[in-house]
Amino acid sequence: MARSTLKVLGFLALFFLALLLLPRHGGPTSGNGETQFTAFTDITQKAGLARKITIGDAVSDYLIDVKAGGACFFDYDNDGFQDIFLVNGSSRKDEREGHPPHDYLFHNNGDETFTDVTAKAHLGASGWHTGCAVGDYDNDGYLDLYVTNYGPNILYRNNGDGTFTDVTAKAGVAGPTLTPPNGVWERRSVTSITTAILTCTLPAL
Ligand SMILES: [Ca+2]
Ligand SMILES: [Ca+2]
Repeated sequence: MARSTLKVLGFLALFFLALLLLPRHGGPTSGNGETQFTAFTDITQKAGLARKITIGDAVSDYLIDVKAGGACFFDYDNDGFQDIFLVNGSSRKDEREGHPPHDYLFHNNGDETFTDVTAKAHLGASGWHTGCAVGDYDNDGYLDLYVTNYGPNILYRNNGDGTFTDVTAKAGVAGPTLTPPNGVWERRSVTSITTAILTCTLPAL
C-alpha cells in the first residue's frame, strides 16, 4: 500500500477515534446508552418557601395588574448561604379589604430549608412592589436592599444584626413615583404596557 494511502487511513482513524471520545450533546449517558437529561424537582414546599405572590386583580384591566413580583438572592447575614427576598405586588381587592400582601425575606438554613424572617428583619412592607436590587451602598460589608414600587421606592439599610432600616428619605432615593395624579387609576390596555411604562418612568425634563 502506498505511503500516502497509509497516511490518509491513519488520519481517518484518528479522526473517528476523536469523534468517539468527544462529549455528546444532551447530557451524559447512562449505562444502557440512553441519554440522560438534567431534571428539576419542585422543592418549594419542602424548602419552606411557599408563599402567595399577588400580581393585580383577577381581571387585568390596569397596567399595575401585570407589573409586579421578582426576587433577590443575596447573603444578607454573611453566613455563606444565599438568602431569598421575594417581592410581592398587591391588588385593589386586597387593599380594599384591608389585608394587602407583603414582601418576604427567607433565611437560608444551610440544609436546603429556609426560615421566614420577614417580621424579624422588618422587611414586611406592603405595596405594589415591582422589583428589587442588592448592593452594599454604604460599604459596611453588609448587602443592602432597594425595592422598586408603584409609588415611592424603598432603600433598606442592612444593620448587620438581621434587621433592616428604611433609609429612603435620608438617602433621597425614593425616585420618580409611578403613582398617578390624585390617586386616580389610569386605565390602560395590556397591549399598551410598553408605552405606559415609558410614560410613567421618564422624569420630567
Ligand atoms: Ca445567608
Ligand atoms: Ca451595607
